Amino acid sequence: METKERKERAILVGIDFAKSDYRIEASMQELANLVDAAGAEVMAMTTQARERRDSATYIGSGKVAEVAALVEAYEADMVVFNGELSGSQTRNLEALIGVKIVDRTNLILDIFAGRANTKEGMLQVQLAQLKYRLPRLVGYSDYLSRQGGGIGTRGPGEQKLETDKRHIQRNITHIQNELEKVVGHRETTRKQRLKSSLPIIALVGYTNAGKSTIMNGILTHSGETKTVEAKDMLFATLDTTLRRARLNNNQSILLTDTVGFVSNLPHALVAAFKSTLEEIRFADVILHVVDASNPDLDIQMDTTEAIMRDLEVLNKPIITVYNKVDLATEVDYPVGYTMSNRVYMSAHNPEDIDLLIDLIEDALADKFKKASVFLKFEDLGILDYFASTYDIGDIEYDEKGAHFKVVLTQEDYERFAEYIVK
Ligand SMILES: Nc1nc2c(ncn2[C@@H]2O[C@H](COP(=O)(O)OP(=O)(O)OP(=O)(O)O)[C@@H](O)[C@H]2O)c(=O)[nH]1
Ligand SMILES: [Mg+2]
Repeated sequence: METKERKERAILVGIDFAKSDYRIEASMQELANLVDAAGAEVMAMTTQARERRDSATYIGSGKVAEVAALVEAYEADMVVFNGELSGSQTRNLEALIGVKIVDRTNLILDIFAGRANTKEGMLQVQLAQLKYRLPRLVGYSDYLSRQGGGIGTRGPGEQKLETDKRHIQRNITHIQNELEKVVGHRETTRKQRLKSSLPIIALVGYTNAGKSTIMNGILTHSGETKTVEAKDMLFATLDTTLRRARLNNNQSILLTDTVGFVSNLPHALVAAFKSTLEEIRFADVILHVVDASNPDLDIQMDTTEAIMRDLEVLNKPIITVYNKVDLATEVDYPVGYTMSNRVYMSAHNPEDIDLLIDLIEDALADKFKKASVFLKFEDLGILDYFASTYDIGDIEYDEKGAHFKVVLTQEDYERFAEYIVK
């Protein structure tokens, strides 16, 4: 057996900006959870109140010395900053502190790189990493070019940098081409799925809110034994998964679980994952899952809503799922309480899952209608359409034709009105 390796040790540093909407404690705790998710150990955290970042070293010089002392005291391997650093800030800090410098974006990209397990996911993360690295490639030449050109400005440093940049740019182009192929393939399967006309329910929300646990609750409720991974860990889910489930009225649906959000999700990453997140655009109903026990619930909801606004999906029916009420300390609403667009529940409670399923049914009721269909023998050609588009129940034949029950879209309900018995 492998011996257990010593975890990398990290010191966490943050700036408490005067005009921040996020409590610094919460933001640092989230950073600690991210470090944990990346597999390193948090040794100490320190923050500094500042108006703005220092252009050379992000934090002030006194704080840099303090961090260097912490690194020594804890024998730390790296310092993690709760923000984005420029290339030169990273280089300066590295020189002053003497260990690896990681910023919040590097950290998130690193977690994603370690978790991605589909080809598309891996390509997306690589693309985001390269795009983040490109403008931060500063070398010796940076120093030289500041001298105003002249002798030495075309020295080996610069050439190396240029080659590195070109190399990265080529890699970016290559990955983009690869991604286009994968996405093209997904577009086709998505079209096939849309043709099947089953309603799509998307689970969306902040990381660790309980999306996958709810997905599993619904799957189990409809008799499925195969579940998805749900873990007490940031970014447990990275790939969009799509599974079929049944509602209480026997209607089939497609459930899609998506990657969780976090505040200050790196831009390159949001852009890279846009095609995956676009699955949400095809949803008929969105379940916005929030962790009701989190004191920063409002900020987490705002973060998710901002991304949903970006994806232009806020006009869809959204059910806000206040999950983890069993852990909430200030419950000012009855547990299990539902309104048409919200529910307070615990994903671990099957009765609550049942309530949620009822809400989904109601939300779909406007869009999908239950119908008993009767087709005369001469109209049986239409049966093919129903059978390939919907999940139809048992077909009963009598001397006149075929009877069956189906849940169909409002449009088809009108289109086939003459065949609908009730
Ligand atoms: N006490 C309690 N724990 C819950 C509840 N729902 C989920 N959890 C736990 O919260 C943790 C995170 O749940 P997940 O379902 O993995 O969360 P997620 O939203 O899919 O998270 P990501 O995939 O990381 O974005 C797990 O340990 C769950 O068991 C709940 O209602 N009550
Ligand atoms: Mg998940």
